[in-house]
Amino acid sequence: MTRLHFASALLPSGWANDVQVVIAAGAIAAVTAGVAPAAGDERHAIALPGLASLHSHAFQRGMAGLAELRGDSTDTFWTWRETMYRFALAMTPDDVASVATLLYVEMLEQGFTRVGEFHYLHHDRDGSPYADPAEMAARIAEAVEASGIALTLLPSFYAHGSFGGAAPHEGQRRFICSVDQFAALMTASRKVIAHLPGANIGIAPHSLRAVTPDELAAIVPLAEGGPVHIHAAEQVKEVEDCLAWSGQRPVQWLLEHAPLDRRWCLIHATHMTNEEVTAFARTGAVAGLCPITEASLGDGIFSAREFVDAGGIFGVGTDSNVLIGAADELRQLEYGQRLKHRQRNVLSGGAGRSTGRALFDGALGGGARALAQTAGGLVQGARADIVTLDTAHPSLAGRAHDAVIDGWIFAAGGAAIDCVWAGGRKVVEGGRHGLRQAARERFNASMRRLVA
Ligand code: NGQ
Ligand code: ZN
Repeated sequence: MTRLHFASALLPSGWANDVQVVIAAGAIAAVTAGVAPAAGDERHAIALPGLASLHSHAFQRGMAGLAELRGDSTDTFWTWRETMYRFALAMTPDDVASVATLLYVEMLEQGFTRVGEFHYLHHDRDGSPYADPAEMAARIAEAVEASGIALTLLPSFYAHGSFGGAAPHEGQRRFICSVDQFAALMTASRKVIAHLPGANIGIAPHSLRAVTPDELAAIVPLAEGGPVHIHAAEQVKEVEDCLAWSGQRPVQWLLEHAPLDRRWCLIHATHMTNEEVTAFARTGAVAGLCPITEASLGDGIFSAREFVDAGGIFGVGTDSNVLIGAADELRQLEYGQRLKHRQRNVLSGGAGRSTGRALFDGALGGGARALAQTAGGLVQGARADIVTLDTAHPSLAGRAHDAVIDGWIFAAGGAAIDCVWAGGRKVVEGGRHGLRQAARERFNASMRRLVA
């Protein structure tokens, strides 16, 4: 049993002062506000619940910063994707474990305590399945276990190179499954995560480019009630190709043909009409926004103001993992809106409201929904995923409550994070994960081989 005491903590009901949190068996056993610290309480100034990175392709952390060299043609999402495929083709299971371990260590250091791993690097380098279809998922699980982050594993079904069931490209060979192979992969993946504390599983039809309507209908039941994530409408060309194939735009197609509800998460949904924005918001499905990756890849800017005004639920993900930071994703989300609308505090939700707090609350709730967490936040019964901030950081000094969140998101960034508990285990102290050094060394060894 661990007892923590916070001068202030963000609870589901709002900020509370003098909060004692009792942790037992990895979960929050009790939260009591308005109590003086007791002997034996570990004392901290400010506590927040950990956030989810609801969308990650772990292996891509290995190529962070390696796709910033301009090519011969105009560089776009599609040319980046070719570079990414080449990188994916080179990685061994051991590389995936070392890259994912460092990634999850970094996520924890930055305030992410759960990851939605949208996992599609399934097969061996020549495209043939491993003896164990969940070989690669097991490497993700290994990294999860070492780092302490909570996992929502989203095995991805990927079968085609474009809309209408087009044959996949050679560069996609490690991702490709038949429906039967995918069913076997799901069974094996469930075994892989069974022993991981706090882990759960859903499915991820990759995109309407990679999955036909019949396949989508066949695989959704394999989620067995778990979350369903799909990439949608990230690029203009994708919208155009979808229109050419079906006469409908990707989000419009999903609204009409897929049973969108709170179990679903549409990743990106960058390009939507106003009608799509409103109808999507009404379904209760989550918009899985990845603001840094969307900026990095030149995707465009999500209609966040209109979506939130229509009651839409969003969460954030680190996606390509080019840069890891909860504060950074939330800041980029708001800054995209500022640049688009030429206003400030666009997503604050009203006069006198803190933008940082609105972004934080949005991502906390949306992340929990998208990753099927019933109890989110600092509440009895929830997994003990807690982040403390360093009030000695110059951008936090002298501030309280929402102003601290604004200082973290808009000024200090990850440097303001002090300690992180994941499933009740204190994994980060003084901003550093206990495994940081070892994880870096192992990652660097993989990189020296892969990048050479
Ligand atoms: C992915 N990434 O699955 O890693 C994709 C690229 C694709 C983003 N969409 C592959 N950001 O969409 O075809
Ligand atoms: Zn993605």
